[in-house]
Parts: sequence; C-alpha cells; structure tokens
Amino acid sequence: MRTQVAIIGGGPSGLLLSQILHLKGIDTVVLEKHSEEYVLGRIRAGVLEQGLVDILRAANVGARMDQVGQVHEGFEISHMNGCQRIDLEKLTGGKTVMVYGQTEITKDLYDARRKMDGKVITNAEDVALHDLETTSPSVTYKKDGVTQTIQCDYVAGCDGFHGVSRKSIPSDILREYEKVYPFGWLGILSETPPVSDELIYCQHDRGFALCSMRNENLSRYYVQCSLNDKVEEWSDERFWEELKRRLPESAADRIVTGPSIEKSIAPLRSFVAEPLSYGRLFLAGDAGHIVPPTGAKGLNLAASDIHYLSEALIAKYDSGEEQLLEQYSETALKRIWKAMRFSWWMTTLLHKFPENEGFGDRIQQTDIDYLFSSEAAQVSLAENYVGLPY
Ligand code: RFL
Ligand code: PHB
Repeated sequence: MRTQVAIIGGGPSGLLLSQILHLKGIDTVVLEKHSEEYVLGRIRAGVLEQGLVDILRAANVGARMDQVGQVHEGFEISHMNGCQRIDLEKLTGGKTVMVYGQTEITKDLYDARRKMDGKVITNAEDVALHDLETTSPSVTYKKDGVTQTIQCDYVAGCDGFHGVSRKSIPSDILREYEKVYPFGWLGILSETPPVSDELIYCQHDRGFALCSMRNENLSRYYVQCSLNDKVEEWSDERFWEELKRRLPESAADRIVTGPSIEKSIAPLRSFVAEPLSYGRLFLAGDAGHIVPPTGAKGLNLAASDIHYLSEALIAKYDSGEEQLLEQYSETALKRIWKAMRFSWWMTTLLHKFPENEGFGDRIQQTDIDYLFSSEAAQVSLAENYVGLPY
C-alpha cells in the first residue's frame, strides 16, 4: 500500500490530522492499535480552547459541538477561606472556553473519516517505523495475523505517550524532560446534574478537587489521591464523602450524588521530548509531551501541534516549500513549553504536596491570596487558561 502521510495513532491528534489533510486532497492512512470502541471508551479531556474549537469547525467536525457544547465564560477557584471567580471573558477581552468532551470529539472525527472514506485501520498490531532518515520511509503492521507494509512520504507519530513513534528516534538525538508528581487524580463520571454551571477548582488541606461536567445530566468530578491508591478501594460512597469535604460548603450542600459510570486513576506527569521531528517523522500530541490535567491543556496542545504540522505538510504538497516542516519542532515546542509552565504552575498552586509542610504551604497560600487580590495575576491565569495564540 502507498500513501502520502502515514499516521500512527487513531486518537484525537491522528484523526484530526487525517481529516484536515484529506480536506486538502492529501492522502493519509491512520493505524490504530486498538478498536474504535476501546478508543471511545476512554474518558479524558473536557475543556476546549477557542483555537481548538476553530480548528474543529474548519475541519467540518464542529456541528455537534456547536449544538451541545457549552460556552463557559469563567470558572471558580475555592480554597479554605473563600472562593474567587475567574471571569475569563472580562479578563481576556471577550475570550471563553467550550466544554465538550474528548470522547465526543473523537466520535465526531471517526464518523467524519468514515463519511469521507478515510482509511483508518484499527486493531493494527506490531506497528514499526522504517527508513525515517530517507526520502522513502515505510511503516509495517500486522492485521489479522498478516504483516502489511505502507510506503509513504512522511510519518506522523500521533500514538500517545506509550506509542512506538517517539521510541523510533535514536536515543542519542532525543532529549527527554520529565517531572513526575507525587499524587494522582481519581476521576468519576456520573449521570447527575453538575453541582455548578461553571467548573470549580478546589485547593484544600485534604488535597485538590475539581468539579467539571460533560452536559446538564453528566458530571465529571476528580479528587487528588495517593499514587498507591487502587480504584477498587474507592467505593462511590467514599468518593462522594471525600469530594464533599473538599468543596466549598455551599457546593457540598447542594451536590447531587449517584452511581459512577466510570472511575479511574491517572498519574500526573509533565514530559517533553525534543526534538519533535527526526528525518521524515513528526511527533504530535501526547507522543511528544504530557501535561498534568490541572490546566486542561493536554488536548489543546495536541490541537496546536496538528495545526502547525498540517500547515507545514500542506505547504510542502502545495508548493514544495519545506521551511515550515523544518521549523515544525521549534515552532510547536515554543507553545508547548508555555503550556508546560502553566500546567505545572496551576498544579503547584492547587495540590497538596506531601513534602510541602511549613514554608512550602505558606508560599502556596500566599500565591492564592495574591491571585485572589490582584487583577494582574488573574489576567495572567485567564490568558493562559483560554489559550495562548498559535
Ligand atoms: P491519545 O489520545 O493517547 O491517542 C493515541 C492513540 O494512539 C494509539 N496507539 C497506537 N497506535 C498504533 N500503534 C501503536 N504502537 C500505538 N500506541 C498507541 C492509542 O491506542 C491511542 O488511540 O493521544 P493524542 O491523540 O495525542 O491526544 C492527546 C489527548 O488524549 C491527551 O492530551 C488528553 O486526553 C490528556 N488528558 C487530559 N487532557 C485534558 O486537557 N484534560 C483532562 O482531563 C485530561 N485527562 C488525559 C486525561 C490523559 C490521560 N492519559 C493519557 C492516560 C486523563 C488520562 C487518563
Ligand atoms: C474534565 O472535565 O475532565 C477536566 C476539566 C478541566 C481540567 C481537567 C479535566 O482542568
């Protein structure tokens, strides 16, 4: 088989790239290790920056988002002694975010790919990348026990943190920066009305908590947990009790609880690989970087990578111009590091760090006091939360 761009990974990054390139007449094949049902079963991001919203609309996959997504003009931060609304719209001169789940985006992308007869090969095993440093790379995979080869011009590594693409870059070229946090997030999804119209991020002595949502009858809640915790140890009852203890009193009083329909623990990590390209391979999304979810930046960063990479590939196929491809890694990394900083900062501001007794705790409280009392600090938070320009 031959294609122009072989895309490894059928998550949001890979599908979005395939959709954008297809609309410009560029041929792609997406190779996904798992089934579509498996990919759609993962509950992940929920907050979209305007940049991602615009990309989805331009890629003809924004219709359902525009129908059922919720525009949020602000969110709340609570801590032991009070609550502060961050008025995104006012602080950024009119910018907002959209609450629409990653699961829904991925479903819209799979549907769009099917409608356009896009080639998405699921359950592709043993994917391997070859001859990346030449002008005729290839990708092999096994499907139904038979090994297949795809010849291509370029390979897009969109296969997430555990994928094979990043590992195909020689270790003497790849540099990795990593910070692992000493806690995780336990998240649940429940078919209950959200406790508030807006997200509430809670800093608390017992640990961080977050109230989020997917729609008017689907809530997403998280509590900071220990890395040693097992999901089985957290009954629904224990989860709701712990959540209520960390919420502002008014929210704890009115929260509607119910059975969880999904429950999982995610470790928190900051990670960047440099460079994001090697020969004819380009990494995008979680394959190249991971942020802790506190700033809601993971999926949004994947989208800005795909924006830069698709523009670069389109320029190459339209006019032979290779400069944008050569600059892809540098261009994408500039934005990635800013989101790394913001996600690290918001994580540090709002979580209970086991080693933070004393000085660290006081600095954290002072950082929150400063944020609550300074419009300049709120403007900085808001401008990062709605998303820095591409
Ligand atoms: P994905 O979504 O991981 O998709 C990668 C796809 O590649 C496939 N794959 C392979 N395919 C072929 N061959 C191989 N060898 C392969 N290895 C892997 C995988 O099956 C998968 O389908 O990466 P992508 O597309 O870059 O999208 C990035 C986003 O998914 C990610 O940034 C966010 O979801 C991060 N994230 C969150 N971000 C937020 O903004 N808010 C959140 O609340 C939030 N929660 C999360 C998250 C990430 C999590 N991970 C990675 C475990 C919660 C979790 C649990
Ligand atoms: C979510 O709804 O899953 C969500 C929202 C905001 C975050 C992280 C996760 O910062």
